[in-house]
Amino acid sequence: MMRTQVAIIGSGPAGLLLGALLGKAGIDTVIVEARSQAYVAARIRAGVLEEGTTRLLQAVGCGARMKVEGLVHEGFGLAFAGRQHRIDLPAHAGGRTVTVYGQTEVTRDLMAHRAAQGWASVYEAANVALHDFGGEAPSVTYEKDGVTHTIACDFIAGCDGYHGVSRASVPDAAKALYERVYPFGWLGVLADVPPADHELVYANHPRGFALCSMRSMTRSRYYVQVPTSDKVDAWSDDAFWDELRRRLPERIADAVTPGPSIEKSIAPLRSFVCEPMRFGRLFLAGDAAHIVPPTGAKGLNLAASDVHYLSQGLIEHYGERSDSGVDAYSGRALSRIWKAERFSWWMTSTLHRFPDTDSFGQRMQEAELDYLTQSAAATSSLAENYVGLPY
Ligand code: FAS
Ligand code: PHB
Repeated sequence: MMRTQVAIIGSGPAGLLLGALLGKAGIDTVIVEARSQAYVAARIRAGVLEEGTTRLLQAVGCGARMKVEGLVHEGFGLAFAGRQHRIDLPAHAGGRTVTVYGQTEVTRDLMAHRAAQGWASVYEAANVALHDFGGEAPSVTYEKDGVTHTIACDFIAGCDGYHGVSRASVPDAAKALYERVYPFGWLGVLADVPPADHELVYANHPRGFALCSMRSMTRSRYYVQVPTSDKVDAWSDDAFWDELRRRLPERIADAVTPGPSIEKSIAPLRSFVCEPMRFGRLFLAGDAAHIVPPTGAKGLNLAASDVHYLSQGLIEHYGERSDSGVDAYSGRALSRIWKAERFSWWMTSTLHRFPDTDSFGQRMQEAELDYLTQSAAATSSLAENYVGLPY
């Protein structure tokens, strides 16, 4: 039987960053991951990091490549009613900016760091199960190469995403779930073509939402809103590029460079929160506890603030023999999560075409966006949420 202080389920950004924060403080962890390391490292997901997230990555020694390859963005565009307006982040959010650096890169950097430190990770672990987290001696079991392994631990961190086993291991009576499923998804394309603009552009259009993003100045990431019934195979690259350009103001549409997709997928959109985020010696963090529609670029960044709070509590538990930090974790994390849920829901509601959005509804969205860009107070509210509210 293996023994560790904190068993971490999931090797995504939440699990890897938590492991790095605890490891830096000398706390022993084992990460147990269902998929292969290559599969996890290759997943195309988030693209925008808040300053809080970049600071945490730098604090654990994973900031070097991000500093060289990450793109610091001081603004983004809002396109609606045929025109585009720039949101100046530093001017309206106390000098703060965001960094464009793909989740794929964050995961790679954290995995390389973990391997270099020699901290234990188990990939392709099957039938992961959590035991006795309501008592004083929790454990995790998993199967690998036909053998069942047991990890005895002090705490379990459920960082295994929305479909993971951790939240599912908590009895229904012990958790309150809040959910809103949106009647559309995002069809995303990754292509090795230069981005249409030097910053991101979020577009509201009667045909539906579109987003122009990037991973570098030679690799672009684009999205268009599609019905949940759409299948990715039904979308040719040409059909995607045509639809994207239809939803953008002419100047931006003309600047789009089409090219062969190197990744194309449809992601469903939902808002979701599980309360509380602690069950005895089990803590949930990241997507295991909450989901936001990607419109506000908050998913990965909430995983970062969760594990910041959790690592602080666990470091205090082992260092000062005080449990005030772990006792406060759930309430502290949920306070920031709900504000990001609201912002992500509001951005999604304002920028997407809903089935019941009629001509009046379209005008209401355009009027809200027009007010947003004309009012310093409204712009500041948008900017301070986009760069990330304080931890
Ligand atoms: P993750 O889901 O990243 O990681 C959980 C890990 O646990 C996975 O590696 C999984 O294999 C593993 N796991 C699952 N079940 C397990 C089990 N039973 N045992 C062991 N391991 C298990 N956010 C943005 O900000 N912008 C975006 O554009 C964006 N796009 C997204 C697109 C998609 C398709 C998805 C699903 C999410 C997207 N997100 C986006 C949100 C995403 O970035 C998450 O917020 C981020 O991955 C959260 O990280 P984790 O909490 O670590 O969860
Ligand atoms: C991305 O680049 O994948 C991205 C950027 C901003 C978002 C969502 C996704 O709000």
